[in-house]
Amino acid sequence: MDRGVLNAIACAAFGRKRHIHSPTQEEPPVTITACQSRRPMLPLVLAAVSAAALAPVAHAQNQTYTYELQNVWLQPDSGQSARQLVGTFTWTFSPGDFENGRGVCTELSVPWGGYAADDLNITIETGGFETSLMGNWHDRGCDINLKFVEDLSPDQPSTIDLELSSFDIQYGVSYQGRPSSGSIVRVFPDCPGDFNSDGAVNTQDILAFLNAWTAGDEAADFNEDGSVNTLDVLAFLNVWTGGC
Ligand SMILES: [Ca+2]
Ligand SMILES: [Ca+2]
Repeated sequence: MDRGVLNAIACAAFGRKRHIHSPTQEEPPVTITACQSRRPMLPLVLAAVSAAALAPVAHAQNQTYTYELQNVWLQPDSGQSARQLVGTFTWTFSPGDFENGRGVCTELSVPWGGYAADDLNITIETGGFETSLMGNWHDRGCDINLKFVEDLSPDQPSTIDLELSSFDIQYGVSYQGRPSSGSIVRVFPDCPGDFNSDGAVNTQDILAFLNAWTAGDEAADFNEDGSVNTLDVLAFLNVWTGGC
């Protein structure tokens, strides 16, 4: 284990300066200098680790990931300037069954016509994203068909297939063509307990936090009071046990 982590855990457990000797006695003793409280915190650390062990049970319910249309530009065949399609959607699935999840568009801003998600029927699958305009409009339409090169994934972006994707947007004037770029990327929610920003709240976040805390990194000033001390450990563990 990293010496900084060892320091921090020992500090959190004992709440005061200690000297820890390496097994070989060849290295100088480690002095814990970051502790600013003598309040023993071992119970808190043990509680946090216990919570981590129980995490799989707590996460047995459906999970929802958020995705964003990133850098999706629609290029009309007529040569008019490309415009950006902006949107986000969620994908809700049972643990272990990501492929059979359900996609719901949460935001969409369509260029030219100004259509939004509420104006459209939207079908989202692991292989693509399709829209059609609700209702009958003789001079309006919004058919956007985005095919993904790689199926929607929890981990990797999905590139938009520029050959198989197309759009036909009518708003008095008709705009037809294909996207000229774009991908689908997962967006991680603002989750303070996810200290290492990998999308999950687990023991790795405790280690990452304690490393930063031991180094006096301002990122470890969790309660944002301008100093890094044991109050930040308490604040972090409190948020961490709540998950996201
Ligand atoms: Ca994390
Ligand atoms: Ca602080």
